[in-house]
Amino acid sequence: MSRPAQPQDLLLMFDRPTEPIFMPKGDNNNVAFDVPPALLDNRINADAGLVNRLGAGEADQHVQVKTIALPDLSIPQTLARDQNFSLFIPLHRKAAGRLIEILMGMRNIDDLVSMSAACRERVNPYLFNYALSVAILHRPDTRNLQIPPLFESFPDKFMDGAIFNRARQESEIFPSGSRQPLEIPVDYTASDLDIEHRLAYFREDMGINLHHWHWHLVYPFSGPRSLVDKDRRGELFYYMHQQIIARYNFERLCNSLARVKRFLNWREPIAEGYFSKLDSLVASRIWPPRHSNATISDVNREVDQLQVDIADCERWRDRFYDAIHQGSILMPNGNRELLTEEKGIDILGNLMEASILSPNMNVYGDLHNMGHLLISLCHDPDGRNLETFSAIGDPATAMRDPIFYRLHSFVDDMFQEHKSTLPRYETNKLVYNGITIRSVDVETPGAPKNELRTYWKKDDVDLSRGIDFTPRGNVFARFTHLQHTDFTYKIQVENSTNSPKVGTVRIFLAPKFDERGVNMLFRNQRLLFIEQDKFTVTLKPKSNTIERKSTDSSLTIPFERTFRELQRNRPGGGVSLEQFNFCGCGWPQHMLLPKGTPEGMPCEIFVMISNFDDDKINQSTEGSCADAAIFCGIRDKLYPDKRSMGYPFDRMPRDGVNTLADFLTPNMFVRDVSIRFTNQTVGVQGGDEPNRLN
Ligand code: CUO
Repeated sequence: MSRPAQPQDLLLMFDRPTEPIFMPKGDNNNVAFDVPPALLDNRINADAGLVNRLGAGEADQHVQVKTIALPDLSIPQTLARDQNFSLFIPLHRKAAGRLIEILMGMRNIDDLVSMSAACRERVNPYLFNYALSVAILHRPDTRNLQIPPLFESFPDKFMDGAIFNRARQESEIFPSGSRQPLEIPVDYTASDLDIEHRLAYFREDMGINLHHWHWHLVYPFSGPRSLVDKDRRGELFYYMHQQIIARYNFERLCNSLARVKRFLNWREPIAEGYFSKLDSLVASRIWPPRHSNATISDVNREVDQLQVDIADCERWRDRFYDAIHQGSILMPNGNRELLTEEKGIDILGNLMEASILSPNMNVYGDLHNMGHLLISLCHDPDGRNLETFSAIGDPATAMRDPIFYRLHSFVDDMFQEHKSTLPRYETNKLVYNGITIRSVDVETPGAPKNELRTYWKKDDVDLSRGIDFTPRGNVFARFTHLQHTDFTYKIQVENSTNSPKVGTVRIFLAPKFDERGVNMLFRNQRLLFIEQDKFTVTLKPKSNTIERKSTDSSLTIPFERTFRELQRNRPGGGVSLEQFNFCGCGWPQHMLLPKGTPEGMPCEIFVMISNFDDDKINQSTEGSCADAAIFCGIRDKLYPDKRSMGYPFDRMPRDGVNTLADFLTPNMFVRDVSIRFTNQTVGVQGGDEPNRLN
């Protein structure tokens, strides 16, 4: 059957990215694109016999791809097809920006399908995947399509490279239905000799890395300005990454490790090595490792058109601190723009992230991105060994490397320097008159009150869309990840006024003690509070009981959303524009809680109800993908909370407040809870598996 192109056909272009466009695609290889020879760029393009022998003839649906005039693709093509692609490299950002513009500029679905088919043949597969994903997310005619998570197209960025040979063997020997899932070892990047390896379950978690990749997809560095310039984007760059650091430090304390040390001195050796064990299926290379005590050097690489010195970065850093201490940044016209209480953090975020929104790139440079790059190229700074960047050089893999957290702590420290110049929240900015929280408890089935539970869980992901060998069919990888038992918050609130009151419930969690096991000062503990949930409630006069499930958190998306359930498991058996109003950005639900300890990690849950009149944004979010708004915002809408992100922990405390207890007003409550980790692994179907060894 031959049929016109439909929006969901675009999703098939993500399949097996290195195979030609005309090879059959889809779960059952039943869809083929009939691409006019002029759009193909391949020495087999005109040989219809060969095209048919490669399987296209057997597909039962043939998508008619129309001819379209090709624009100048020289900018996207600056990146060779077999190179790795990084959003942190300015040349690659420019290539991506141009391709996004081209795809966004297509007038209708037919043109978009034609242009995508042509570009898929011509540009780097990573770049193509990124640009098409951004375009699909932002075009009105495709925005409700469900973009496949990156691991489906490029599983090599997310798991042990050793698995792909085994996958090849498995699929050569066994037919699709009788293949065994291939187990990814839990400890494949290092041994316990490296103490940093204790955190590998967090750093190498597929869901966390997918979240980070998806976040940078929703907030692209370049492309049409309307698409880059999102509400409070710079502030969210600060906040989302600040929270990642807080979570990482929390995990470190659970594992008897001290909080991460900022990467302050860029000329000092980096103690932490990292050997990612990732392979590249596209570039047929392994990702370069970094041995311990490596030092970074000035980078001058012709292949990436990249020249940057450590001294450049140091100058930019000093200018940031100057601007923060002067309370204003220098604009290109010589004027100064104030870093106000409301807007300052957003300006600094844009300046630091150095997307096309940076207000003054000449003066403040490209500090954060060059930090990623200098570290990622420390093994081959001038390109003499023809090596490319390591894991920290790509948003899809950066969070695997321990140095990521040291670099981002350095970045966060600058934001905190600015925050410490802002007015403290006096009690009038914190209280909600008439509202008192009487108690807070968390309930976990099968556990004592106020105990949270964590354990290991195995799950499978399908690799077949990402690997292009035959015979076809599903090949599953089985991986182990942290999991927790779902729990419920119970909050008792008194409304002593005579009328219903609307409030925003803000729930945070922090470790109770520091590395030495003693209480922390508020000014330090505030940086460890991880936001767990935020939602609106209406409180009737007198007493109210609020029950909230952990699975409803507005921080997270469910496991199935992170990993995308296989299409056939969904209603209707296929992608439907109406049914799946999808947005894959969000912290993975399975990583909502830190690991805790076998004895039970002492923590504090903080709940606050703030006055909704001071929080609210007047907008309708109906039908929007709003369920992980804390980290991702709401697509095409304003950030749904007027307060500074991180409120009420984003400032230094008011005078007289030393501890968390001093900080509390009646509309806040703190409950001691513990997180108890059980070293047991639950299998894919829920049954127990043998214990893992650490
Ligand atoms: Cu997300 Cu540095 O911005 O990794």
